[in-house]
Amino acid sequence: MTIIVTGGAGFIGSNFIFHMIERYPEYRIICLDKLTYAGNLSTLAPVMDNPQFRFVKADICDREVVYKIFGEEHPDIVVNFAAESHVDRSIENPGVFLETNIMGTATMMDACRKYGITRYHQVSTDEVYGDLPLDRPDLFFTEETPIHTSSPYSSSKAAADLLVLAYHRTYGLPVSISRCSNNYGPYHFPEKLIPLMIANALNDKPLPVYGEGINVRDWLYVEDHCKAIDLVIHKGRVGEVYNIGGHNEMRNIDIVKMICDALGKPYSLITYVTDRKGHDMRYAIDPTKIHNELGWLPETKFADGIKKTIQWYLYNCEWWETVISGEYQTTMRKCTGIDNRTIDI
Ligand code: NAD
Ligand code: TDX
Repeated sequence: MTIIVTGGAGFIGSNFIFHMIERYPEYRIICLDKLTYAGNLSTLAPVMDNPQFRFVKADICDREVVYKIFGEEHPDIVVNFAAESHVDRSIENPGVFLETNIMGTATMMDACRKYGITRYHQVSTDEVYGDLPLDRPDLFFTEETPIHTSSPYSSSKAAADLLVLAYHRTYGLPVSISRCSNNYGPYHFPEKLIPLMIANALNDKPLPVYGEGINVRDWLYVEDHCKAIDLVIHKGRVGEVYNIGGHNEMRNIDIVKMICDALGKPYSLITYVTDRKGHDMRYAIDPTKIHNELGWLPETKFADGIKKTIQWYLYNCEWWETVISGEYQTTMRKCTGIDNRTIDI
């Protein structure tokens, strides 16, 4: 079995590659990644010399290169993680989101049509459903919830999902889609809430909380997401959408306080800043379908997952300091001098 994993130098894609290489030593895994600011080759260092693994630096929008790789590797399965993934960046500069998230998806699927595959899997997000009101805790996103996007990011992901389903209906491409809630864990780029707050707290920098900090996200440990995708690509039904989430809703402010507590940092670091434009209030996934059909359940409790995550950032300062791009580096200082590498939650 040969699997092409796009975006494998990023957060979830790299965790997925580690999972697959360990679980299926007989598989060949090809990572195709453009190495944007969010992708980093050092992340893949643990598998770089593994004979099962090949890394190719390539843009999923580059048809010629993508076709060449398909011609060389003849993959059985393609899992498309590659995307511009940060909502705030999409608000500043939507163009690249449309290019990578929509046109890149179309290019990958055209290659699948041309060379033939057994499964094209699109890694999507719960953000395509828009948001839920805070005063209706009884409401959840199901696979039938209408698409109703808020940001250029979520709109680009929704457009890609529609294309994927259209390629299935029009060309019979064997596709599947998973829509996951917010992930957290190792190798998460420190522009997103949890790793940003950990990095800033370690550097005694302000912790910027948007608006009142009462927005709710449904957090899932990244390994649980990877296991769910593994199940969907092997056992999920073609043409189907699967929601992935762990019924773990938290307010942003509570997460930030939890991180302060774990690192022994004062709440006075918390700084309320101007709210994100069009800020989604609440995400909450109903994972009944993937549970009933594929037997998936999240295995990591939030209390354990956040502890492991904070510990990982403590032990891997070098990783997150290195991956932070120039524009961020100016706001960060070296986290040398941290010698207390245990945390207590
Ligand atoms: P990330 O930003 O950490 O990584 C994205 C990766 O894609 C990077 O390695 C980057 O170099 C690569 N990439 C970007 N543009 C590319 C291009 N044109 N060609 C090839 N590679 C390119 O993102 P992530 O958080 O790991 O998210 C992965 C996927 O999962 C995305 O599709 C995202 O929409 C989806 N998702 C993320 C979350 C989350 O909480 N992070 C939740 C649900 C779904
Ligand atoms: O500095 C911050 N302060 C803050 O209050 C940042 C970066 C975020 N926030 C808030 C905004 C959100 O309510 O925290 C919440 C989480 O923000 P992000 O980490 O940017 O994630 P979100 O916007 O929820 O989107 C994430 O989940 C779905 C991923 O980035 C997407 O790729 C995924 O599709």
